[in-house]
Amino acid sequence: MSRLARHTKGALAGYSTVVLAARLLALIAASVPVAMACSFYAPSTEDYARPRQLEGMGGANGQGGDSGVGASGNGGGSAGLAGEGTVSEAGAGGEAGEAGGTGGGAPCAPAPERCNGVDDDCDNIIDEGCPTGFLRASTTKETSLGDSTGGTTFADLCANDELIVGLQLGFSGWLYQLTGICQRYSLAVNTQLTPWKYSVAFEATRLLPSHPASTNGALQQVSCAAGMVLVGVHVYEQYGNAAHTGNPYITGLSISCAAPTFDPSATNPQLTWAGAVELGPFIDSSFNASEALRKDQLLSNGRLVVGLHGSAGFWVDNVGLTSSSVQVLIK
Ligand SMILES: [Ca+2]
Ligand SMILES: [Ca+2]
Repeated sequence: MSRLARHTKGALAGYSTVVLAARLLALIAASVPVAMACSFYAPSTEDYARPRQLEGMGGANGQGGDSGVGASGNGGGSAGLAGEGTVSEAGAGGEAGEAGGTGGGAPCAPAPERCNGVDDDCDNIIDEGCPTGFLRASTTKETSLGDSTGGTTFADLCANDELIVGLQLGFSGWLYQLTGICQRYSLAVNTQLTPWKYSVAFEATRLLPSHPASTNGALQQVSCAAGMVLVGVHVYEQYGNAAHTGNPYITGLSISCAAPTFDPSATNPQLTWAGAVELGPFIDSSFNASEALRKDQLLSNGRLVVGLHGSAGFWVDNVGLTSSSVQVLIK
C-alpha cells in the first residue's frame, strides 16, 4: 500500500464528509514535503548503520505539518506517521547492516600460529614468531694471511645489509691489488606456499675500496655462484728462493663459498651454511705449485664475511677476512 493511501485509510475513520475533505487536503499538504524529502534521499550502506539520522528526518517532517492551518494538528500527526514510516524503512536497512557485520566478525577459532598472514591463534597479532628481516652482529677481524711486510693496513666493511660474495684481484707477477665485492641481501617470502617459505634474496653488488688504490695489474673478478657467499680465503705464498728467505709474495688465491640458509623455527635463528665449495686457485704466471705455500682461513659455520682487512703498499702484503654472524629477526 502506498504511503498516501495508507494515510488516507487511517484518516477516513470516524469523520464527517466535510471534516474528511479538510483532513484529506491537510494530508496531501503534509505528504508532499515528505515525499519530496524522501525522493532526495537514497540510503547508502553507511546510512544503514545510522538509523538515528533517519529518525531525525521524520521529526523534521512532522514539524512541517504543525506550521499548517486549520487541521494543522491532524496534519502534523499524519506527517509524524509518515516520518515513522520512513524510520521503519530505515530500520529494515539497519537490520541488513547488522547481518553483514555478523558475517565479517565471525568468532575467531584459535589454532597454532603459522606464517600465513593471518592471526591464527586469535591474539590480535598476525604471524608472531615469523621472520621479519636480518640483523648483522658485531664484526671480528680474522687472522690475515701473508707474510710480506712494508705495507699499510686497511679495513673495509660492507653495509649492514651486504655480504662479501667475491674478490677482485689485480695480478702482475703476484697480487698487486685486492678489492672486496659486496652484495645486498634481504629476506624473501614465498606467499604461494602455506605456511609461507622464507629464504635469502640477493640483489645489487658493489666494490669496496681497492688496496692499493691503483694498479697496473690485470683485473679479474672471482665471485661465488648465485646464492652463495664468501666463507673462506686461501692464499699461496712464494719466496724468491728455495731457502724461503726474504719477502714472500702472494702468487695465487682461492675462495670458499657456501649458500646461507636459516631455520625460522630455531631457538635463535641465524644464517648458517654447510658444505663450502672452493673456487681457484686464481694465479699469475709466476705461480709455481711446487714452491707455493698454501695458507687457509675458512670460517666456522654461522660466520660470514662482511669485510676485508690486511695491508698493502705497492702490492698486497696480506689478506684478512672480517666476519660476523647474521641474526634472523622474529616478530
Ligand atoms: Ca596471532
Ligand atoms: Ca599466522
